[in-house]
Amino acid sequence: MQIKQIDWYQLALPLKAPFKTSYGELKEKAFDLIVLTDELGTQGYGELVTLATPEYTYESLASSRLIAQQFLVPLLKKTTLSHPSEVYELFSSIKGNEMAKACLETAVWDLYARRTNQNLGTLMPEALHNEVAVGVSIGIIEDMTQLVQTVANFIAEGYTRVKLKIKPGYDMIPVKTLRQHFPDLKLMVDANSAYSLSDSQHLKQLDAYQLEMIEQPFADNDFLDHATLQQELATTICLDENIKSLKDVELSHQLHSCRAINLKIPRVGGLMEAFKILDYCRKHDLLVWLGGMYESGVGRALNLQFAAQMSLTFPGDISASDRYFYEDVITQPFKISNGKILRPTAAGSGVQLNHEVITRHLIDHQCL
Ligand code: OSB
Ligand code: MG
Repeated sequence: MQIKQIDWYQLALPLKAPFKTSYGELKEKAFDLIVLTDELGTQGYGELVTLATPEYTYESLASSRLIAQQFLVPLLKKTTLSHPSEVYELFSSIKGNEMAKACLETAVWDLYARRTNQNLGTLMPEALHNEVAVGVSIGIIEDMTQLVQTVANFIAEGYTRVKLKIKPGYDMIPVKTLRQHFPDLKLMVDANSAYSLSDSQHLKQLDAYQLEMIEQPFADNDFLDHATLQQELATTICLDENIKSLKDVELSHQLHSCRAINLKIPRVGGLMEAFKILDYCRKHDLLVWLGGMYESGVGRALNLQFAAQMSLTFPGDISASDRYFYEDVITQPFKISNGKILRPTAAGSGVQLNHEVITRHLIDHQCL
């Protein structure tokens, strides 16, 4: 398999509603779509999901694009691949920059699946569900009436698990309010690193609300303070930003920094490393579930294929396309029904590009 052409589309889709977190407010999702063409003319799709600003992890959309185009694309173009499992190793001379690597690595997986006329999910290590139970991530909504109404609407749409973003000054009151209104809801919170060890006694109050977990309370490079907090809390701590490789998962497990892992394929450099993490978590009884990056349909299809694997029992951050966007870049946007999204079973990730929508939101197109 040889990559002959790379079409690089820069896009931005407006969000239906602004999404507020502890680190900022998002009004549109800027991202890149990568279309690989091989020597047979088969195409494979990848999505560069990195946020515009380096506030979630150190990568930014522009830095990921630069690393990918300047260093990874040349490596990919000069190599003849026999299997997509070789790409992670091919990129290993380039340090870090996991999201840059993942957009190309996952595109090669998609391409390989399409050229061999197989569904991408069936190339994954585990048996698959055809319907995937999904959860929804909700930004900071200061007005409590509006917050309760928003959650009620998502529950009515079928979402079976709700994750609320929190930050200092916006934590106990919204959590208590939601728990009072929805006593049986699978509820969890995500702090995106907004707290520090001195907040431990404050965070311990969250134990009163039967939360599924508390995601990433402390800094993205901290394993020790998380371990101290996990020892003090009854609630499960889940790490997100910390986890960029299997090594990080091993470290978190051995130090008891958490009891759950939010796994994002782009944040760990692609599918190969994600498979290894899944295997490790299964063997060590570490709860693992699939996170999201406000993906367009291309990244969402990949996430859905991965999350369909049997050991991912906890609903991931994989909502329907219309949770964030008015229109999607694929011909059949994802819909939720009874809390589940149908896994596409066609070749590759199972989706086709909608070029009309892509053209409408196109910022730039390069042919590499
Ligand atoms: O912290 O999980 C996070 C989105 C972008 C970056 C980080 C995070 C998120 C989300 C949204 O929580 C998940 C989604 O619906 O895609
Ligand atoms: Mg998170």
